[in-house]
Amino acid sequence: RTGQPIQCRAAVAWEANKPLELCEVRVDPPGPGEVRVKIEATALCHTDKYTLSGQDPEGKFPCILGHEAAGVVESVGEGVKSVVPGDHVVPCYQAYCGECPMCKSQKTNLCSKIRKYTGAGVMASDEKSRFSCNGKTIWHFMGTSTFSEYTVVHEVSLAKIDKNAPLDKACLLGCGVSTGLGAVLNTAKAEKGCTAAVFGLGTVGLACVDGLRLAGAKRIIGVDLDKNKFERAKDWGCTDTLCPKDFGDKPIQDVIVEMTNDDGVGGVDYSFECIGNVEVMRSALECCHKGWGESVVLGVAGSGQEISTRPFQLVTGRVWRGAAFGGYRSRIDVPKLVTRYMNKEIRVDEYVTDVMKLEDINKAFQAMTDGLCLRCVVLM
Ligand code: NAD
Ligand code: AHE
Ligand code: ZN
Ligand code: ZN
Repeated sequence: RTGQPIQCRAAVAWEANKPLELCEVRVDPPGPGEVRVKIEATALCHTDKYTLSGQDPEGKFPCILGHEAAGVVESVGEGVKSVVPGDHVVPCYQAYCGECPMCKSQKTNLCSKIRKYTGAGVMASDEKSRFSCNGKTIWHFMGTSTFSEYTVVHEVSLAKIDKNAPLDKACLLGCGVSTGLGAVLNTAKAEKGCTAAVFGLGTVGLACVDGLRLAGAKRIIGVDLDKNKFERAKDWGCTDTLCPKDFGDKPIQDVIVEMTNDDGVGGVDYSFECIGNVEVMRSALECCHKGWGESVVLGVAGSGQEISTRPFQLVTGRVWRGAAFGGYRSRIDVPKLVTRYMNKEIRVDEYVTDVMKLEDINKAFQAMTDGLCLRCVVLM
């Protein structure tokens, strides 16, 4: 490899369930097919918190978390053709190579080219990490590791975006906002006039609501345990809001089926689980219309947790689906989403409720679970 290592600041997760530590790390130059990126802004997603909590079977410590960011290419490794230094990029935890059997199938956005390496916290060319701290190896996370001033990612994980897009907003298209929009537009393929229920009104859920608004849904029922989320959900486009606590022991799926019973059968055309709670996943399936209702699981549940329902629910035509990164082919679709954002077709700015500096990243983790925080953007 040519190029020099860079010493820079990064927030290191040394162990599960411990605060991150701001450290001086060494970032090696990019290897073949790799790119070193100067991160300008990174948001926190609940999946970062989930992995830090120790519940992620792929969580490997010490590591540098972070996967919702935007930055500028600093240098490229051998053979890299799609980006040059100075390009503005969004690192994507879901790669797109266009050549592997998964990409070629055109049936999925899940690229298999480097997935086993990103899951193991290393780079594909030599199965090694590019990060270290005082000689100790620090593992990569989701192929992105954006809680660092510089990171190294695979070329196939980089979406090159419009240089006019503000990086402190475009970063959100690296995960949460794209995930919700895509679940509606790509996975459910919701159509004009449909009815829908969205469980969990955080960033992912609200992005589903925005997608449903774009699709022309006639009814969007937002469900959350926290009623403080309702005013904002209505602003995003929810026509109804429900708090399960208001219905005592009555299952929320029964409430939804009753309130959508205009045709004498009841149930929504589409539902989206945006929490990561396996009980709620069941409610989301069972509130779907008999014969055709489809439920999309977006939430990430902890290791060992499982979903269940009566098979009769599926026998009678309900469909259970799931989506990673909203079904978007990252490298191709993220630049298009950035354009849609610049054209004011989709909301992005509105999810940024907090802005902090890298040294305050532990406060950012706290903010994520407090009150009305949607996305906290950390500026390097
Ligand atoms: P968030 O915490 O901001 O939102 C979750 C919302 O659910 C909150 O408003 C909370 O009040 C509500 N809630 C919690 N328990 C509830 C319950 N039992 N019933 C009703 N409401 C409840 O999280 P987020 O950033 O929007 O992410 C949501 C989920 O999506 C997480 O599990 C995250 O890991 C996952 N995620 C998945 C993908 C993917 O590609 N599939 C991408 C991003 C995030
Ligand atoms: N590592 C976990 C799974 C975590 C997970 O499901 N990740 C989602 C993205 S969450 C983004 O905030 C995903 O896209 N998964 C598909 C993939 O290829 O990682 C585990 O259970 O092992
Ligand atoms: Zn995420
Ligand atoms: Zn591929």
